[in-house]
Amino acid sequence: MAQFTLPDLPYALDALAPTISRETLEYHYGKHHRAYVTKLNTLLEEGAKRYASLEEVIRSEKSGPIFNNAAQVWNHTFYWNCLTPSSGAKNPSGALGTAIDKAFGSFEKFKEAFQTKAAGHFGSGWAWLVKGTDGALSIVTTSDAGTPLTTGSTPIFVADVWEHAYYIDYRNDRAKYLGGLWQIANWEFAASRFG
Ligand code: MN3
Repeated sequence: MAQFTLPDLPYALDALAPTISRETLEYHYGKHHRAYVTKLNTLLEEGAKRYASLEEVIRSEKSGPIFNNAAQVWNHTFYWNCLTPSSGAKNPSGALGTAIDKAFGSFEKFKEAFQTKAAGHFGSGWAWLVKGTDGALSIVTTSDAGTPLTTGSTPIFVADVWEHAYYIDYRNDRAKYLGGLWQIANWEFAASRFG
């Protein structure tokens, strides 16, 4: 019996177009994300391991194949939630907006800093806005399946910078992909994470 299932996308496959095409989501969600779920279940079954939640897998395993697949499942679900087709708030308001201004000077400066860090990350990984254990916001990147969950930080927003996230739509132009993400960033979700 599979322990974990692929969560539904929170929108239709073509809902993020033209920033992220239906074809990208067919592959990225329908094949990559699904494959991490399938592989994770197979590895857990082989090892006769049972966990109550993905977070528990991630915090217990810390590295290795089970960690990698569990973290990729969690990271992708979080990424889909950080995006939205709705033309809602294009910038964060409330407590998160205030905290971004305080940490980075302004929302525009935050976007610049985030894009620079995400574009400059070598190889596959993720760029995150996180809230540290001291409550302060910062931008961090993780390699491969790495996730801030292992550091005690709270992920607020993420960009997948693996090539599979943008190669169909932008080829090798990671910076252009990152620039487009602001059109579909879900600041209401991010604000709910900030608390
Ligand atoms: Mn991905």
